[in-house]
Amino acid sequence: MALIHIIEKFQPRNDEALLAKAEAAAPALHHSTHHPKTAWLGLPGRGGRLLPAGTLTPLEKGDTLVLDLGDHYVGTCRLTLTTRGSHPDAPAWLRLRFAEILDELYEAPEDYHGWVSSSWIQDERVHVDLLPGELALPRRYAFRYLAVEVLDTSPKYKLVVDELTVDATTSADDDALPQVRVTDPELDRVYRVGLRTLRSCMQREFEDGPKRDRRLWIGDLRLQALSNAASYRNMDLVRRCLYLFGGTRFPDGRVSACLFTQPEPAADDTWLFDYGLFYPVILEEYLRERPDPEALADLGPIALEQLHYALGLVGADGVVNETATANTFVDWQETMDKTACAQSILIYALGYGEALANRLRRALEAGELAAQRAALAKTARARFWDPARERVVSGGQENLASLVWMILAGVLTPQEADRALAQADELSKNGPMMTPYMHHYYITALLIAGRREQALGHIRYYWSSMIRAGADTFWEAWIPEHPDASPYGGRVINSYCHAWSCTPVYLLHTHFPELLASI
Ligand code: RAM
Repeated sequence: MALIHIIEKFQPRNDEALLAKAEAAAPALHHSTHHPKTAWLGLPGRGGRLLPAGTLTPLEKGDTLVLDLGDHYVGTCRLTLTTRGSHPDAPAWLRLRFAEILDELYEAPEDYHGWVSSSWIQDERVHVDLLPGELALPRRYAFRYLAVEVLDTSPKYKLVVDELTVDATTSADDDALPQVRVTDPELDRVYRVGLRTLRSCMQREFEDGPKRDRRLWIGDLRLQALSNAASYRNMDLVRRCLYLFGGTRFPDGRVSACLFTQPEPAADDTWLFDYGLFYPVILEEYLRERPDPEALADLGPIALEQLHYALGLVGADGVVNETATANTFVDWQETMDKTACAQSILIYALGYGEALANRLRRALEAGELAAQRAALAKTARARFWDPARERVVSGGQENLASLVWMILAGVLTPQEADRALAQADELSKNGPMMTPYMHHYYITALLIAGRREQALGHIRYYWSSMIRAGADTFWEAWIPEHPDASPYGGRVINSYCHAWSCTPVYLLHTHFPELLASI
């Protein structure tokens, strides 16, 4: 399912006053300097040899040096290069591959032919004419490993990488973190990797992934904002992102599914039904964390507009139409019928819309939204719930995502949810969830159904399996039983530090406080 939306002559509608407020809330970036902790000649795990600390190995044509920073960082880098042998009589020609996990280095980027641009792969070929010298790279990278492959030098000299210096950035302030640990060591590791994921994605905006797409997506923002509220509490960053979405929109007032901030803020010509509906959700959740009358006045009406637009896509039968379902994301799982999900997410968002309308003192509108919500829930129950079998059926299909969203929308009672979730494993066989984003919502459905042990067990099972597979930060897509899965047609393009996977931070902190102890 390629997600490529192109609108000819698309001109976002910008509101300079809102964008100025977004800019005023922009965070300062914290900088830190890092150097490799270990170095390998050849690929680790593929015949490479760990070099004793402090060794400077002269490299010749065909050699690969792998530098390991020991953790995931986002930043720019500089290589200090010297030579051994005669005066260099030819440039050094290098291939530099930056990788978030080791597995990326085992893939051949040239074999990737998927639908997301290969230009995201962190793979450079550079000439260095002046040696000894410094090679400062213009791009920002997200990585732990750098593989320096010598494509050529000359028979007269060898190249030495004296140093790699990384200038890493984040807008997350480690001093703001609650001083807690999770008493279960395995879950504590999950919690810390979750924090690291969020931290690396916190730049001038909440990026979805610092390797790819490096931009603000609404679905990701929702989960980052929840985890941020439970950890770094950079509420200005949430405010900034909400103002950005409000400040650059579709000409008809819809918020885009994602936006660019460089060189100027600009809505992307992509709209998603479910992502648009998360705008009021994020705003309401932000206001629950921090009273902000100005943001309510500026953005509340925009948030309600999203709901009215979505309500316009409900057919005469009381079910969301084809435009809504065709533009609903939910998960990268390919074969899923999304009608019940789209309807449920609308119901879910209407609850937040009512709260916003009440905050805005629009009692009449709040009442209308409540009535619409009740009507849509009634139709959803009639259309998608099979009471005899206690199953959710969407488009003739039983899938776990539909059950999850029907539960989150409150269409099923917690008791019905509990009984229906007994079938979760079986439903997964119809198509496993592909993203930590969907797994997050699955866990919140388990919590609503009172299945706390199962919810905790699933956090442990799913997120720990990424750590066992080599994660320092959590990934965009992961099916433990199918480690090579990619929504894009090749694992090398996947993002291995992806915002929407950081939610164990929120889940453990908010739903399992009894597992936290002060440090
Ligand atoms: C991808 C990104 C992003 C997600 C969208 C739907 O391009 O990974 O995180 O929100 O898809």
